[in-house]
Amino acid sequence: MNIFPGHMAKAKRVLKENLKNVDLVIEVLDARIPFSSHNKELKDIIKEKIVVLNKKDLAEQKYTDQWKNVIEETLPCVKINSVKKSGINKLKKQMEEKQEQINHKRVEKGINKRPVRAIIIGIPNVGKSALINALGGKSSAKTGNTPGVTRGKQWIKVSENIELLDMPGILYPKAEDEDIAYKLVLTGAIDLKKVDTENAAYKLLKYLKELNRLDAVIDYYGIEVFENEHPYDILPKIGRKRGCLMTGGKIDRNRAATLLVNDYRDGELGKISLEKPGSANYEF
Ligand SMILES: Nc1nc2c(ncn2[C@@H]2O[C@H](COP(=O)(O)OP(=O)(O)OP(=O)(O)O)[C@@H](O)[C@H]2O)c(=O)[nH]1
Ligand SMILES: [Mg+2]
Repeated sequence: MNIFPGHMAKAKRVLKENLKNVDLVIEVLDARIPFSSHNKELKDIIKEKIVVLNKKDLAEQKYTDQWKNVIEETLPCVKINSVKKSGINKLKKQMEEKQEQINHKRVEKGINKRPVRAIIIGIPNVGKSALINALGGKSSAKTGNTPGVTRGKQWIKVSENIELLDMPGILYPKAEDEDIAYKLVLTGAIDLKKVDTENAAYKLLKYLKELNRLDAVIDYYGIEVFENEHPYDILPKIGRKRGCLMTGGKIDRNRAATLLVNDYRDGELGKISLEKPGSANYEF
């Protein structure tokens, strides 16, 4: 799926340029899809990294904890809700620890200590600006619920020891795998308009079924779903309940699909992760 034509190469070039000036990378992942929101391409150009599992309030805690354990086998990892600023102090502590390690190496090399320069990276809409605001207090990084809001570049002082770069470059995920692409659509990194809305809704229902979380849909919309009922047959039930009708009384599947996807995105269906760690050897 070619979702970001042209953007990807430029974003990577800008990021590579910015990385030359920083000591520490904070990669923000969506706690609902830690695997699919991670960018595997940059591993070789990133030196020091801390992983943030953001939007923890929208994810299932047990899975977020499992992902955190997996990630912590190789990297520091912090669970965060950037809007409520929860987990921020833990992240600051991790950054200070990194700062000490980095400065220790500098001193060994006979170079003066200095504040650590950090950069926040992540896919569109994952909460990079919200996190910068949470870290920087009354800073001016803009947030918004549409992908690609951040334009200008600025440095923000987090503490005496940490400076943070807000960068315009975003990590455009390679969404060549269909499931990754749909998960990015469902969690808001990719615009719903880029894909077939109904297919996105069917995918969501399929994932929920696989994760044994169809209960959330059943409860929220007050519908009945039979054992092994196909997503194609579940969607009209939501449409009927919510009055998504076309002239003549036929169910408007497209409207029902949009409703369902947006309700999931907004957390209306509850805390639902779309990925739990399996037996694979994950690299973050
Ligand atoms: N529930 C919840 N929402 C969050 C969290 N962090 C960010 N958001 C919301 O997610 C949306 C995107 O946040 P931004 O901070 O603008 O994301 P961004 O990564 O800077 O997006 P771009 O600059 O467009 O790439 C906004 O509506 C935020 O309020 C979080 O931890 N929990
Ligand atoms: Mg932003």
